Amino acid sequence: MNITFCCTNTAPEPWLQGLRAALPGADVSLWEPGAVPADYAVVWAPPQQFFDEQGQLKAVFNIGAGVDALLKLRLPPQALIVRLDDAGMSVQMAEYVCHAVIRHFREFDAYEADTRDGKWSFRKPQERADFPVGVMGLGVLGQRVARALAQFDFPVNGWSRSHKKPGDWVTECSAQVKEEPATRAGDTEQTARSPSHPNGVMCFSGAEGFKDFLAASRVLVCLLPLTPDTRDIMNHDHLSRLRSGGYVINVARGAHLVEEDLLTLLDSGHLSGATLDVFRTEPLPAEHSFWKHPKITITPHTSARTLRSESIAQIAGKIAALQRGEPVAGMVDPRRGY
Ligand code: NDP
Ligand code: OXD
Repeated sequence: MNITFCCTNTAPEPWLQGLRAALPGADVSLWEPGAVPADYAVVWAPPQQFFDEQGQLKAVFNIGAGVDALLKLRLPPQALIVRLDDAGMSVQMAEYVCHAVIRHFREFDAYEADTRDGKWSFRKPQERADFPVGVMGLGVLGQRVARALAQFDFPVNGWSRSHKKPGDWVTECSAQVKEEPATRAGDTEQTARSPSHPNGVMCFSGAEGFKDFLAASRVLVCLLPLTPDTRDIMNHDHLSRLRSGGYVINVARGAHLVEEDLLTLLDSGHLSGATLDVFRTEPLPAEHSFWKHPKITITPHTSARTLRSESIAQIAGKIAALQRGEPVAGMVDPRRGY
């Protein structure tokens, strides 16, 4: 079995060594133009030439969760596309989002400014009930984030394409999460406008549930894949529907957010701030107004990093499963875009 490696964002040698150790029977090599045809590919943002030459691939493993860049290329039609399925990313994402929500809710930026000025000052505690958090995207990462926020007793809303009921969750709730009464709307009738509450999260779905989801949320977290349906989803109309004093956390892709609309709503005061990890252009250009904006916190696409050993173990396990003819999790549907 031949495995070819073509990742433009990382040093190849540790990956090649790791894959060889995990799959001792395989011939693992770094792709170069004219390389021998392989059975499996491990990729991140390869050039089109890679797929033009490797037309026989059985499966392509993306070393990230998002496949928006990969799906822009012409891939061999028979090749399965497999994204990273957590592999240590969901806990990082939960840390990042909980940190951003709590920092905003507890006004730690204002405390930090006061202490820098030598001021011992108190602020009136805010009501948690006034900070409902809406998580857009209830997949591998969004579910973990929503559950983590619920553990801190924030009211949590979730929004996804398909409707979520308790049995649909990747991991069921832990004992500490409050059980919802069975009589609340949506527990018996599963419609997009009648939210259900698996794991203490109020779940909305589809276009019909979107406006109710936004109106019920004050902090908005984006964990959607980037597809034609979700591009520019955080625009003036949708962000205006958040409760007053809304706060935006984008950890998915830069093109989900219309940057000028965010700035307009920050200026008007409808939104109180934003934490942004992803941008339309990365690295964020030096002259971009986000850098110095007092209400925007920036991180350099680092909310959930690809962890090499977890990812290699997952990919090796899936290659072995495919070789045995077994199905694997994390398959991408190119028509759906994720
Ligand atoms: P998943 O594919 O597991 O989940 C995607 C979720 O989005 C699903 O709940 C899906 O709904 C929902 N969704 C998709 N399209 C729509 C739509 N049109 N309307 C409503 N809901 C929709 O992805 P992950 O959770 O693993 O990752 C999410 C994204 O996070 C990635 O695509 C990537 O872009 C980004 N990411 C960012 C990282 C960073 O460091 N900043 C790191 C890793 C990922 P349904 O459940 O019905 O299918
Ligand atoms: C990913 C990412 O999609 O790092 O995994 O953004």
